Amino acid sequence: MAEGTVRYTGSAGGFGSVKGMAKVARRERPIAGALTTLAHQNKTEGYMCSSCAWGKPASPHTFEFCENGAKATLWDLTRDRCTPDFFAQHTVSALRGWEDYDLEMTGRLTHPLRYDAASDTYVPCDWDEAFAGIAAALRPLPPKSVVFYASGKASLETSYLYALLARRFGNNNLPDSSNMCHETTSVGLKKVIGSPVGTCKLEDFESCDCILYFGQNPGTNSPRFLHPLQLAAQRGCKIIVFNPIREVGLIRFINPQNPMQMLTQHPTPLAHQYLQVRPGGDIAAIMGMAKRVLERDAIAQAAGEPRVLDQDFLDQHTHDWDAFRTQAEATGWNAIERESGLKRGDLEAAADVYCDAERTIAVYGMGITQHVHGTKSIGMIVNLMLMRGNIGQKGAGMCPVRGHSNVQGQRTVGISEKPELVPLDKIAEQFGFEPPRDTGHTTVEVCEGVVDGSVKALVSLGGNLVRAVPDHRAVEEPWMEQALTVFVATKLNRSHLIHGKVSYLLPCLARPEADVQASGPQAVTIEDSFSCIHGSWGKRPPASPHLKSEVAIVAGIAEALGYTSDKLRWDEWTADYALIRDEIAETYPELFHDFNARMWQPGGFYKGNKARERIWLTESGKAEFTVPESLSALGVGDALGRFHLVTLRSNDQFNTTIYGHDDRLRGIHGTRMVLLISPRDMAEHGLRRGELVSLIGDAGDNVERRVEGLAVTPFDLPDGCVAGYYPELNPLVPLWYHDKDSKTPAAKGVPVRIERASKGAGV
Ligand SMILES: Nc1nc2c(c(=O)[nH]1)N[C@H]1C(S)=C(S)[C@@H](COP(=O)(O)OP(=O)(O)OC[C@H]3O[C@@H](n4cnc5c(=O)[nH]c(N)nc54)[C@H](O)[C@@H]3O)O[C@H]1N2
Ligand SMILES: Nc1nc2c(c(=O)[nH]1)N[C@H]1C(S)=C(S)[C@@H](COP(=O)(O)OP(=O)(O)OC[C@H]3O[C@@H](n4cnc5c(=O)[nH]c(N)nc54)[C@H](O)[C@@H]3O)O[C@H]1N2
Ligand SMILES: [Mo]
Repeated sequence: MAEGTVRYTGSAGGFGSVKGMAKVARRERPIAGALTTLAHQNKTEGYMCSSCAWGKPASPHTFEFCENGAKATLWDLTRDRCTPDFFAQHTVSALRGWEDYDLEMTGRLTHPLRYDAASDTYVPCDWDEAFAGIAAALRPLPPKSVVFYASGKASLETSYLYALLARRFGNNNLPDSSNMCHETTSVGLKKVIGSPVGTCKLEDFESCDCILYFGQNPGTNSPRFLHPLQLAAQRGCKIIVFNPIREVGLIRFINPQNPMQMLTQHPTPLAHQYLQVRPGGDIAAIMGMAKRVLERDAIAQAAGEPRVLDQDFLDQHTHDWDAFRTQAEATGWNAIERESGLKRGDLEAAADVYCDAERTIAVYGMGITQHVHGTKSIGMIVNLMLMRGNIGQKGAGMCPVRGHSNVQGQRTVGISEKPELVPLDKIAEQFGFEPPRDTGHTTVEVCEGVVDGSVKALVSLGGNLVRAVPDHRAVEEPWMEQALTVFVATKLNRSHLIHGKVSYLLPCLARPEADVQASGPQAVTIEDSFSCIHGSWGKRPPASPHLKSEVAIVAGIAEALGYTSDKLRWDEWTADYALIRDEIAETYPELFHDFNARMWQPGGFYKGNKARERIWLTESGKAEFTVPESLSALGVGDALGRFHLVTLRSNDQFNTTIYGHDDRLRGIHGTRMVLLISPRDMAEHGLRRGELVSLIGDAGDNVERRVEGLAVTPFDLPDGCVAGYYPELNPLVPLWYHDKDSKTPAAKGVPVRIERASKGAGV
């Protein structure tokens, strides 16, 4: 641990998390009964937390929620309201000067609103007027110029209808937040094992004896994961972490639901080995481990002991093993140590744990997916796992940790810009219209289209797209040239202020709220990270009587466009969501048969996964070894004065929603405008603690990118890299800087330089 660095000395969980919840409960001023709502979170017949996508066990704890899930729920159930009066008092231009935090703290949106250019304000309108206005603005536009974005929260029912609406309108422009997140998985994992999603089940964590843990931060982003990790560590499973930052959530945990542990305050150590890999250094680190596995196999063979490689599996189930083996043998340790920033001995020790484990799970998150060679990194993790047959057996497999609570499910039911992933023939037959067959836009292509003027309208089902994307400065101005923007949202955010010529802001019910339609109260469904599908009932009174459900809003737009027929029954679907589930079951019978009956199964019903059964839906029909062309996942290499910037989430935010200005688990308080940097780099560049500096882009494309006013903060990081918060630092990420295969923005290895305010010069 580097001396003099800012850090948190407590454990993940413990009293800190209880205090964190209490703080947000005070700040959000939740409505009466909101706290009892938490007791139903993630329980069968309860409602599914709208924070992360972590699995919901069949036998939940008394309180199956975490600090950050509680924050998300209380954020929905606040007493504060953002009403037409508020909008009458503030022009949109004035609101653009507000902080993101202050925008969302105005509370829940209460009325449908239309942008009025004359007064530069959002003014109230009724729903029919909004739907008619949207339809009138959409109708003259070429179908391919309109985008239907979705953030990964909306239910399976809403998502299925939304995809239908876009295709009926005439495009596959259906990007979602996944395009900035795990699209690398959808493309990369699909290519090598034929499955776009993880192969593990939640119960695999009960029998694995090694977990390789790459670039995911459970303490903040999926705190309920800490429980299975704690149990695994307690029964001797060895967790090996690869992360440039020593995240407390992977080091020690006090279970707030365990009274003994809370009383004694003795944390459970989690990581057996913590390897502070350089950003983008995972390919090299894994290559080092692969070399050691080969060496161990040779030693075992020479000694007449059981093989370390699973040769039967390699022969029967894999393709291109020899090519990978040759490359691993040919790669030198000097290059591996340089690119990974790790020592040969440490990588060999990690590989020895892996070799001695019978069942290994590989977990990963944004530290892997958000790189220029992110799909290659995923391929490398799979290479290592295949060497010992760790995919397709109990207690082992791939575990990408998804972000938004239904982001995986949205892809399952048709929100995808890739038409080959959607059963379009079936949709044509089921609904009597010809869906378009050409590929739609990813989020990066949406931005490019906005910049070049070919994208003319954006319908946004949740999210905060213009804030979540890279290169704010290039994108924001042309964004306002669009003919139409439509935002379906629960709270006000910056995207609503970066609006088109015509703009509507449509307030919707949040997941914990009762959704009553013509046939009575409605439930919805979501899919978690483990491909389990759960029903969810909202029970709380809606924030305003003027809110509509997301299903009703999508249906309202479709009806106003005149898309009703005997097969497109928007009205009936809105009246009874069970009918939408019947349609989903008809489109995807293998996954969703008996949907309405199975949705209440404790623990959710499992959608199945062919790779788990060792059926490989890949080009070769086998699991594919891949040979990375470079040992670094970065798109831009080292240079004098250049740093690789990692953009992070704090413990007090959900993506672009900022709950507060502390990041308790990293010891940072009161500000998000920090530049985390190693004391060695500080000394080398003569930087003082607390000094304000600017970051400037260093991607070599002659475009000026800059963020000012960052406080230098000594932090335990590998040399040559710096870190800070998303979305404040997004102006530094070039739009073209994304994963080669999936176009996921490479937000974890952004080339930057530091500029000192006083001298105006680079360091
Ligand atoms: N409370 C809360 N929960 C959330 C969210 C939230 O914002 N707040 N967001 C949700 C969403 S949409 C998502 S996608 C997930 C995101 O959850 P995560 O996948 O955990 O995403 P991040 O916090 O962006 O960063 C992940 C980790 O990657 C590490 N890292 C950075 N670069 C590298 C690298 O090159 N190699 C390795 N090995 N590690 C690296 C970082 O230090 C960090 O610990 O969480 C979801 N859950
Ligand atoms: N630099 C950098 N950029 C990143 C990332 C990063 O790590 N670094 N991470 C990327 C990732 S992983 C993701 S997923 C994206 C996130 O991108 P998005 O999903 O587009 O953004 P969010 O911040 O999750 O959206 C928040 C808004 O959603 C609305 N909302 C909340 N709940 C509901 C609801 O129930 N219904 C509706 N209709 N609206 C709701 C609220 O108005 C809120 O303001 O950002 C990406 N951008
Ligand atoms: Mo995400």
